[in-house]
Amino acid sequence: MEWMPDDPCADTRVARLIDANLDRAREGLRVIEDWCRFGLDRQDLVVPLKDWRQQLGLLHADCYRQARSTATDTAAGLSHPAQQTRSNNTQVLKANASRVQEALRVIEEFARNGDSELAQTAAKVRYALYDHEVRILEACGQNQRRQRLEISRLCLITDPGSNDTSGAMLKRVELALQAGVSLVQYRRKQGPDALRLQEARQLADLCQANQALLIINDRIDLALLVNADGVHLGQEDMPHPEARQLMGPDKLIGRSTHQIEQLHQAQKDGADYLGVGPVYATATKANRTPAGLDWVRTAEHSARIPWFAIGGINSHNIAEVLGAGASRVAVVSAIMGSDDPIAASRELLQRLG
Ligand code: TZP
Ligand code: MG
Repeated sequence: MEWMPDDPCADTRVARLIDANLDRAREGLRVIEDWCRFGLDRQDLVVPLKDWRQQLGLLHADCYRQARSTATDTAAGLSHPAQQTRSNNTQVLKANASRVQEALRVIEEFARNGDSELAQTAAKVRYALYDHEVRILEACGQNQRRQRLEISRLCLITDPGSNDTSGAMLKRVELALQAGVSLVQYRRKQGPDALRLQEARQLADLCQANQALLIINDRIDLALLVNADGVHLGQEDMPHPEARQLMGPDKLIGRSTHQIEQLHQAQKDGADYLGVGPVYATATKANRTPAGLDWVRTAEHSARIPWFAIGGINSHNIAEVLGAGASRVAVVSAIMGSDDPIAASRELLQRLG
């Protein structure tokens, strides 16, 4: 067996290896740190990363740096095909977390005899990063959903017409998704839960295949069962803190609002988006007096989170809803009641531009 010196600097090969892996670990940490800072805007996730980077920097002794010689490193600059196929930021983060963990493990093994402080720090950071990575990936999941919500201008609510079959409902949704709808809310007030569960599952598959978000109206249990992206709640549904507790931090929670106090309350609670309506009288919600365009103007003035004008909106009146300040709308009948859901969806999407 080869002799390993007590002082890692006495063996240039070990010193070079430690030097390279300290660089690797700190570079990887910096990549992750910058995404937490600029991509996720999560200072709480940045702080430990910066601290670990600095701890490792302080232990990067001169003798390690002096042993550096990329000129004679035969593997320098080699890239792996996987580096070219990281198509999203989450993959970049995962790859860099693995890179840091591997580099720290190498440091741990080779510094153990001669630089125990470095070996212990490497081990501590490696373990802490495993937990931290989980938190970061959770934040990426939340962020992705919220970003996708942010860019969705049209929400299709699936409320079935009184004699629509599941098949007809799903077909209409599929056509709307093909036309570019990226947010669907499953709403069925009548019928057995077995049917709701079946329809919600089918919609979840359909939305996933078309990269659309799926929100379930009223039912947190159903939303969790089908792993939907969120739940939409009315004023008389589950209060926000309990809904959040059940849904977890990752999922979206929307709240219907009909007056300004409700809007303020929903924002204070931490809702992810609001429904603002009904703007016009609508058969889908026949029991509710329309709140009109004034309510849209008020929402425009006070809303700080994404909000969807809703209630009787169609291609004929959408211009005045947008004129009153809305930039997102939710519809049932304009698409579900149309003979041509593709054309209806396209027209609304185009107006929402
Ligand atoms: N909430 C307020 S109005 C409404 C809901 C669910 C119904 C919207 O349906 P439509 O057919 O687009 O008027
Ligand atoms: Mg409800």
